[in-house]
Amino acid sequence: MWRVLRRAVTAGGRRAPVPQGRWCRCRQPLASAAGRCRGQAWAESRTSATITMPEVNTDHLDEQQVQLLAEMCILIDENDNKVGADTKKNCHLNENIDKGLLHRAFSVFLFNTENKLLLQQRSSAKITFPDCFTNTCCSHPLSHPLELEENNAIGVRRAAQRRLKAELGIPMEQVTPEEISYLTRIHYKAKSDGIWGEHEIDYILFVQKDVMLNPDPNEIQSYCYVTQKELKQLLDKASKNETLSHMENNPSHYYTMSNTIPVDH
Ligand SMILES: [Mn+2]
Repeated sequence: MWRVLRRAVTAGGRRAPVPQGRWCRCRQPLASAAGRCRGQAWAESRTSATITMPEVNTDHLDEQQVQLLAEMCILIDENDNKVGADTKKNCHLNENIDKGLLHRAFSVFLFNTENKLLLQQRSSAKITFPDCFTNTCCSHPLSHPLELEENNAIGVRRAAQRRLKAELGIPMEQVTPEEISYLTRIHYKAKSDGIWGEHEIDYILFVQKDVMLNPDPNEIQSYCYVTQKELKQLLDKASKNETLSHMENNPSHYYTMSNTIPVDH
C-alpha cells in the first residue's frame, strides 16, 4: 500500500503525452469503427434489450451483503468521466470486467494523532475478498446527485463519510467531508475468485483524527492501528507468506495492490 501510494503521490501534476491514433471524444482509444471507446460502448450496450447480463446464483451468499449488490455504482471511462450507472453486482462480475466495465470507488486511510494507520479485516460475509486485511475503508460513491458531484471530489468524500459510519460505526459528525483530504486516484484491477473481482478508479482519501469505533460485524471482523514500520513488517511477512503474530490470519489474504497504476499522471 505504501509503495503504491508513494508512487501515485510522486507522479501527481504531470500529464501523460497524447498518443497517436483514433480517439474518442473522452480521449480514450476507440474500440471499434463505430467511434466509441470501451466505456461508452458499455454504457450504450446497457440500454439495449439484446444484451444479456451473466446470471450468478447468490443463494449461498450472506443476505445483507446480497442486498447491497443492488446499489447503483457510477460507471466511468478510463479518464474517470461518468458514462452511466450499473448495479454493484454487475460492476463486480469478472465476466463484465473482462469486457471493460469500470466503476468509481474510494479508499480511505485514517490515521490517529499518533500517526498510526487504522487497518480492518473484512468479514467472512463479504462477497469480494472475504477475510482480507486492508486499509481503513474501501467502497463506492453511488449514482446519487449528492455523491455524483465532482467539484473537489466532494461526492466521493460524502460517500466516504457514509461508509466510515456504516462499516466502522464512526459517528458522522466525527469525520466530515471537510476533514477528508483527496490525494490522488489509482486504477485498480484484481480478481477475488473465479466469479467476482474489482475494476475501479479509486480516490485515495486521507483522514487524521482520533475517532470512536463501533464496527458492524457483517462488514468487519477485526481491526488494529499500526505504525508505518509495523505496516512494512506486516507487508514483508505477507509477501513471504509468514504468519502474522498479532493479526492471526493468512497473510496472503492481504489485498494485493500490484495491479494499480496512478490515474493523475
Ligand atoms: Mn468496487
